[in-house]
Amino acid sequence: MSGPVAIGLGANLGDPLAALRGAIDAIDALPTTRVLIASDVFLTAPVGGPAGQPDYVNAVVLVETSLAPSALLRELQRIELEAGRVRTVRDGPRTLDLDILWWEGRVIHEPDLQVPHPRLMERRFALEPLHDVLREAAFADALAALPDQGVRRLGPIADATIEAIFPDEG
Ligand code: A4P
Ligand code: MG
Repeated sequence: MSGPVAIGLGANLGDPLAALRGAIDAIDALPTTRVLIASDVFLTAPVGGPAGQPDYVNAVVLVETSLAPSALLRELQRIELEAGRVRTVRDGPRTLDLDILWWEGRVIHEPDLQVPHPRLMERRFALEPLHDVLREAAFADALAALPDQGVRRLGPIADATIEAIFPDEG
């Protein structure tokens, strides 16, 4: 059994909160895998991608698993597809994005898998929820050095509502 493994969740199309909740249940249902804790959810300004895409909802879960990294990646990609994700442009809007951010501090360099996630330390939308669930000094140091990136804490995922995310449409 290995852990902790941190998975970043992001969505900015459809019902992002429902997508994140569904993904957490699907991850917890993977073989030999258990979700230990979920961060708060955050409403975050898009980084990169086409202009005018909606804000994202981001969170991080900490899991323990006996799956190998490549097997976990395959399962996460299947969960993305089942959530209706269509891959179009890089950094474009998506119904669900699941990234392996951290694997017990290990460094993994495989053709289709880089851990820690290569852009983790530049991104508040990933680091702020990650720091909620994993109090590594390296994450706190990176956060202290980053500018404001339009990341707003919404609170526990169980209590978050769509009205808090899109107040004009409530
Ligand atoms: N891949 C390599 N390493 C990993 C890893 N650690 N975890 C490969 C997951 N996948 C990894 O990803 C492309 C390829 O990355 C995969 O085939 C996998 O083999 P993708 O999910 O198909 O495409 P993508 O997500 O569009 O690209 P990428 O590079 O994953 O983008 P990022 O870095 O994930 O950024 N702004 C806000 N506010 N919130 C967000 O969540 N997300 C992105 C996506 C951009 N801007 C954002 C957000
Ligand atoms: Mg991705």
